[in-house]
Amino acid sequence: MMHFFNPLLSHWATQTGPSFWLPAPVSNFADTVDGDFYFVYWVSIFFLVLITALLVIFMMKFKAPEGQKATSQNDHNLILEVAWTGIPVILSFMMFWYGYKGYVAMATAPSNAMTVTAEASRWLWNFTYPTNGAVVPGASEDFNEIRMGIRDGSLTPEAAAEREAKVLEKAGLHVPVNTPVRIKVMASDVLHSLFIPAFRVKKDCVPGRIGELWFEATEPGVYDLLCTEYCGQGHSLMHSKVVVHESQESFEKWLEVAASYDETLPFEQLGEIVWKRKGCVSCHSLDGSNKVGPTWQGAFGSLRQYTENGVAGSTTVDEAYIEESIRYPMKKIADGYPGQMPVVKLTDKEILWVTEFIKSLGK
Ligand code: HEC
Ligand SMILES: [Cu+2]
Repeated sequence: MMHFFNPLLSHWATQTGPSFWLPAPVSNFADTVDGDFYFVYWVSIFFLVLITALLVIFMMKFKAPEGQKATSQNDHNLILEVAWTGIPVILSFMMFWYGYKGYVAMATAPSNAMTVTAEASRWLWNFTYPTNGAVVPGASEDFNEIRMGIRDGSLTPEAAAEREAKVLEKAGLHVPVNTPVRIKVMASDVLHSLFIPAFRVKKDCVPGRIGELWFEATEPGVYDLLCTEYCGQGHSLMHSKVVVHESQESFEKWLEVAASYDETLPFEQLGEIVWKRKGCVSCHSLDGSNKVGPTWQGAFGSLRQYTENGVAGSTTVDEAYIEESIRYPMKKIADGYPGQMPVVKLTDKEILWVTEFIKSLGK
């Protein structure tokens, strides 16, 4: 029965330009979300106008003359009562049904979707690409500077566009067009929420829980991405951008650049990037707390008891021990820790950088 209304809905939904509420829709969900939204919207407006008008008309028409007592005590009208119960029930079920259908479609990503993670923290975004471990910053600060520059006139629109393009070479959430993309969302401190208005998708980022949203972008371009859960002082600055590439090739080319290292940085900074990018972060803390493996704070130069082939030994943590621990994690198992350090293939340079990073964390 609901199908009867679909032509009506899709008429409201064939919104291709920006509306008063939202930017032009450019994802596979735009039609359903906008259709549901405008359905609820127009039903609400219709009844607001109808009920308010009737209220005013009845007040004037049935106003009793001064001093007269109320006389009519009509207390029942079957037709009216069936109508004003039945119609809202049907309308509510329609709203539920369309919302439910849309929700199910949005909650289940196709199995061939490409996965990216988006991690929110006060007050920035980080995107990681599992295929090559690239960690790409949201670069909120750069985008805010550009916006401020446009506002106070210090940046011409052309200069702003040029700077934005430069920032986007190594920042932002990049996806190919017409490809299902699954975003795993998480938060490292407080509640945040990922919102891409042009795609009509939104998902809360909850600390300690991995959420998921998916979409298929239908139009190449650059779109806004923001935090839509009040998360403290810098909340309004948590902007980033989504770049929809016009082909898989151009996306992959970008990803390669994004995953490369900026070798002009100091070694310990490069080491920190390796720590994040190659997943050492999940087992080695920098603040003295113990995760699966030993913390890196103060590790360098400290004394380490270990077991090698069942024989106890000890060593100071130095360059050689670090290199050996990375290349052959199962050789010497530090006492008090499980032998769970995986073999992560690092290049010689990456090992050098990580070592310098560990050194920089103090003795
Ligand atoms: C799944 C958890 C896990 C991951 C991921 C991991 N490690 Fe480890 N790591 C451990 C554990 C557990 C130990 C201690 C046991 C041992 O010595 O094998 C350890 C020990 C080490 C040690 C010896 C340090 C010491 O104080 O004894 C170094 C160096 C090290 N890891 C480097 C790395 C680097 C670099 C990465 C990222 C490329 C990494 N680890 C990723 C779990 C992990
Ligand atoms: Cu936030």
